[in-house]
Amino acid sequence: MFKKILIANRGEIAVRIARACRELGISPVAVYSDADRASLHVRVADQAIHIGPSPSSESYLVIDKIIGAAKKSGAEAIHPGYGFLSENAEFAEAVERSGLAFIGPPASAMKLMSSKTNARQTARAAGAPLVPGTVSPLASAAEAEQVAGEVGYPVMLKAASGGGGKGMRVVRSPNEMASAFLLTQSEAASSFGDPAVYIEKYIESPRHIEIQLIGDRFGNIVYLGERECSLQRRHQKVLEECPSPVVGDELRRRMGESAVSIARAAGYQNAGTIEFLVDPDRNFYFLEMNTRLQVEHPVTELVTGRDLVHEQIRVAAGEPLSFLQQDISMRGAAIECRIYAEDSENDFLPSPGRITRLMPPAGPGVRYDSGSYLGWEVPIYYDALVAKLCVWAETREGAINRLERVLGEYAVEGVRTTIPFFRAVVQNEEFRRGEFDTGFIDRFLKGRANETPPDAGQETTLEDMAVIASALHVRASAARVQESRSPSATESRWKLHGRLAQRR
Ligand code: MV4
Repeated sequence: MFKKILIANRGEIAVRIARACRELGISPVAVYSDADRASLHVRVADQAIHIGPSPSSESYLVIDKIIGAAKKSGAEAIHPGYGFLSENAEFAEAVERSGLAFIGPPASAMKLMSSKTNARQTARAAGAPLVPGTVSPLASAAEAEQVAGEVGYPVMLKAASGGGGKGMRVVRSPNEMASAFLLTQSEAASSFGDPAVYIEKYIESPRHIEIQLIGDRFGNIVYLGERECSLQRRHQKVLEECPSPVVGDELRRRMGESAVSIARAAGYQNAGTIEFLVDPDRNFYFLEMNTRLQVEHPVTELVTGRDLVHEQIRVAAGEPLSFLQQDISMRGAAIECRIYAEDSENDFLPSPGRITRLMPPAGPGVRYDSGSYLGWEVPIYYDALVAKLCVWAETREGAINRLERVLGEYAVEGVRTTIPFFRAVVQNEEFRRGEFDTGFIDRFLKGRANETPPDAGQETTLEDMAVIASALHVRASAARVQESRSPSATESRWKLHGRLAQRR
């Protein structure tokens, strides 16, 4: 087993990984940028190494700095967390080349799954159900029209090197196809450096349900149930649950076995997730694979009683998984809320600043994963996830009631958060009945917007506006560095501009 692990990340996930290290008797090493000098992940580590200026393009994303820090600290392995370099195959290769262990999948499996068309070929070869469409890039708009004619409109054009909701477009009729094809192709080229585009039948009102799995070096691959991830805003998950309200034992087994055969076909090891779309008739279709530990992994841990980060570390060290498929059972229901330093009462504008009062969630059935503390300043430079609030109870209804109780006690001042948004979600009858799809949050927010005018909560001062503007600016430049273009960040800047003009 490793004696020392370098955690190539920050915030709540770095803290969570450090906790797993501690429990296994391993010494955690942190890295930090200028903005993170006083961050919690630095305080909980045994050692912390400064890796440069605040922008992640000059710190958390610089492969040589991360590997240099690991070497300097004497760590034997690197855990990448999620985001940053976690799905960068070049990084995984560089880590292994430098003689360190990468706590994640082999670079080859990562590379394979980063191409959505290769991922579809792999899933098809494994016998998993796919959304009808092509498994190779389209040669022309004419070919797109031909395939669309076969599978039936509406269809979706997707960037082969995209994923996670970027570079996709719905096409509802043949006369839209030529221009949609050219647009998607040129967006794919500028966003991902690859113009390749493929086509899928558009699944209406789907749920997004994913299967967690983990594999070791000995060919054991085990699935740990599903997560219901349909509640998303702008392709960002906001609330996840385990189990899904629509998945029973039989569907879980079929989805789980499909997921394992895809992972096997990809030569997969370590933790990974297979995303499926599930249509209103409960047909499921492979969508893509995430080759990392995911933000929402705690709900799986709460329901299966297994620690995914412990297992990730074990298998990366060459040990077998500590369980077999038949050892896995699920008990009760868990829900996670992603608490962002964003003003959910004001179009989710960023709200960086100092936390001046904090009453963290606690009590029976609560798990609170956070990178923040009282007196800490939420930096403008990174994702604004300040905490994950998870609850567990014997039933889904019990978990929702518990969540309602905890959201009532939880108090944060100094920054605005998404807590009020979740207080409203848990009151919603459709949510309580488990009747929703990926369009739920948009409809829910539209309904709320008609009830409450923006800024109904608190006054936005000129100083607030300056802070918001700088946070949006950093976010937009980070997006430009990382992926050349982020439609959502650009859109938010225009919205802010419009709102400021309105006030004037
Ligand atoms: C789809 C789809 C409907 N049909 N593909 C969005 C994220 C990316 N991973 C795939 N996405 C979708 N792909 C077909 N063929 C609908 C979505 C989609 C979606 C998926 C999961 C969660 C939220 C979503 C919101 C809008 C669209």
